[in-house]
Amino acid sequence: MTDLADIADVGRDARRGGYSRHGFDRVELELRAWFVEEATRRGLDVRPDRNGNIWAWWGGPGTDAVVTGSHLDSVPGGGAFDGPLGVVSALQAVDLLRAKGFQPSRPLAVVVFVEEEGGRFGVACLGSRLMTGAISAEAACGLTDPDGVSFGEAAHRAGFDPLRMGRDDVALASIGRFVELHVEQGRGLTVPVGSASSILAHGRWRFTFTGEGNHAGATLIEDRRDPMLPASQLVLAARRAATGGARATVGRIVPNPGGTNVIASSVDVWLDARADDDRRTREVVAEITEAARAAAVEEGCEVRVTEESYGDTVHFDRGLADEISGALGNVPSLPTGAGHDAGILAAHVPTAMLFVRNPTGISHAPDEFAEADDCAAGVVALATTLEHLAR
Ligand code: HGY
Ligand code: MN
Ligand code: MN
Repeated sequence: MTDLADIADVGRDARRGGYSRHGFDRVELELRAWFVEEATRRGLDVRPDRNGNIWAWWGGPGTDAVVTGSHLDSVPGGGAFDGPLGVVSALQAVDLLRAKGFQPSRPLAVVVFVEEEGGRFGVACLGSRLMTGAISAEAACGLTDPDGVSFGEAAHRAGFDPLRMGRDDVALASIGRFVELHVEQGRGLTVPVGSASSILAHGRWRFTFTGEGNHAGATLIEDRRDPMLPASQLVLAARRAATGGARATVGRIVPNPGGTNVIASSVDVWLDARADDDRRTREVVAEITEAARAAAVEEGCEVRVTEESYGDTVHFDRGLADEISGALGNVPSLPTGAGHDAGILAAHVPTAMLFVRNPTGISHAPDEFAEADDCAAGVVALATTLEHLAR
């Protein structure tokens, strides 16, 4: 909690509440500098990789390492725990292991991934996707923030060379096993610590409705082609389609030009959809898309649909989860609806996650919370896990 308190004032969002910390923005750069300082103070060997992620090595860099870590960025107006808890817990786990005189027999590293939330450039887990090749450097660097600054430009300003970005086989090969600690994001955990079994299939789709910009007072209703109409139908269709455990959310709508007395000429709507598997997720999105298209036709509008990112269901390594659970004395294993860098890495290396209880289940919001005792239990669980894996 002391370490979280250290960064408690960095990136507070007075307008939204909570924190707004986004990949390579001023705030995230300050947090990265804080991490580098903390890691250096512990005598860890700090090395940024080619893709904007920061590694801090205890013995290494090397191969077959035990790697832990998370991210420091947040959603707009997010909580204090999603991301930073995993980073802080990793550093404290190192402290615990050192204090008891543990000598790892293989390299151990703490990693901070860039732009996990996609809160600035739209695609989540950008650092781990780049590292694993799940997104090409070209596609990633071309993503832009709301001000038109590209990821490539922001990375360049932060000291990274966009031309050197892309799948990093050396970094990937260095990871023997990866464990990410994270605050649980629902009410699925009734004890302080658990582990993850799976992540829902999920993705983001952008719907651009185009109509005719016009005057809010002078344009007769029957003369309008208002893209806000099909946009609002999409919101309702998302709720209707999300049945049987599927989730569909519209959390962001941007009308252009966006004036109270202006019929929008176009509206961008972002859909976040998640379900048990690929088939069901596609089905939900297809149903919503069909409703959006029909609503667009009815209003004389056009709609363009773009899949901005997608990831299939992740099943975490069963053997590793069992091993960790054994070392921790049988912790419960639970599925999650939230995405993580661990979910991206799971396709390449044996990967596991530890969850710390979330008493309210609130996340991606200022009220996100975990008890200090549970966070401490998380650190002990992570240290025990790292010790077991790096012995
Ligand atoms: O959106 C997610 O599930 C994650 O928190 N990035
Ligand atoms: Mn998150
Ligand atoms: Mn997270």
